[in-house]
Amino acid sequence: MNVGIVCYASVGGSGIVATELAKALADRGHQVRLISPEMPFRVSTPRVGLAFHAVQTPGYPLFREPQYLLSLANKLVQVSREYQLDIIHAHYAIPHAAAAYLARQILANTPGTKVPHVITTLHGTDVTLIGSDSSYSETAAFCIDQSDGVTAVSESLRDDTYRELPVRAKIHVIPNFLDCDYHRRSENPVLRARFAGEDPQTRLIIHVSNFRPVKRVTSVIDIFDRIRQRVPSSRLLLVGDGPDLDTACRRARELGLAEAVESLGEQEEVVPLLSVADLFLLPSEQESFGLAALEAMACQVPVVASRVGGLPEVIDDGVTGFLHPPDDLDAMASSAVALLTDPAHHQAVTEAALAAVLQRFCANAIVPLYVEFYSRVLARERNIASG
Ligand code: GMT
Repeated sequence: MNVGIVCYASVGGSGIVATELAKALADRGHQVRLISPEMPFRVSTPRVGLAFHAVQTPGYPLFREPQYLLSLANKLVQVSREYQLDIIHAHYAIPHAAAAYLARQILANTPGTKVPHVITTLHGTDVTLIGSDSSYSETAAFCIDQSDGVTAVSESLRDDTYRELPVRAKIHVIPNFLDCDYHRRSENPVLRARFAGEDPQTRLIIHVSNFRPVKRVTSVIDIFDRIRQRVPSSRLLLVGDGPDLDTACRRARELGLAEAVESLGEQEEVVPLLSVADLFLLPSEQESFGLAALEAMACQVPVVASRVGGLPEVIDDGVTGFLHPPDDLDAMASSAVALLTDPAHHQAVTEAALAAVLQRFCANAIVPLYVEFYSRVLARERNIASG
């Protein structure tokens, strides 16, 4: 199949999943074209079957904002015409589903041109935060509905979409996934010592996110404070950047934890860091899936997280990790302390977590679901609005 995959290039789960899908499809013999403002950060090496097309969005003094929706739609038309795309797969509805819809309408209006089918994958905040905002809800719902196929990364997100937007399209759930080779690296005492020092009693806790309010990073600090009261030598590594990083660091200083908390900013490679960590905290307010939790589980780092959104579909509470109400910081700290102070318990949870990732969330299990979905959509009539 000829597939155009549209995604955001910046650090973030939707861009990572789109990029991993593009790589996995190319490895399985499909011709894939990634379309984004910049090369997504996890496309490292050239790959047979995978090409990248940059969307340029020229400014003009009259425009207050860059006209990304129009330039993306324009690029989709050009790439589709040139490479005879069968499918445009838009990851993150806003504004990608709208650009794909517009491109398809333009191509349908050009006699003799192949018209691609449009698939939209909903990732979370494109529905729960932005899409459902009344400034975007009408266009978001329309463009999702006008797609020839719609997927969501969890059952929870599918249900949220029907609840929050007037969407009538059938939404198929295809969970996020990781490369089957995504795993904990072998012992790296130098890196471990860099963050945890030489004391074998030290426990290294990690949080990786985009530090947006929805991640509740001050709760990460508050949970860490509670953990430190019972595991005094523990340390916290903050990985990523975003609007709430400063607030989190300030909170750490207020609690006298500045020495025990280290912020590394954005990191292209998180596996080496996860591979020296003992526990992952994710007390998010909302999480449609929680790809960061899945990455930690694959690296045998147990996750203590909020029982929200799609996280219960990823973490089997008490078996592959621990879930608590987002405000119950005491319970999160207790689960964390139990894991950090009982090596047998820690090992049982990490082994169960790794087994779950390999069985349910690795590319070999999920990519065929996308391929099958593409085939089913291609076999159907295209959803071209009349008028
Ligand atoms: O967290 C965000 O706001 C960004 C967004 C993204 O593009 O990375 O994350 C969402 O999509 C991820 C990939 O499907 C999911 O793993 C995240 O849970 C989801 N974030 C939220 O629902 C808050």
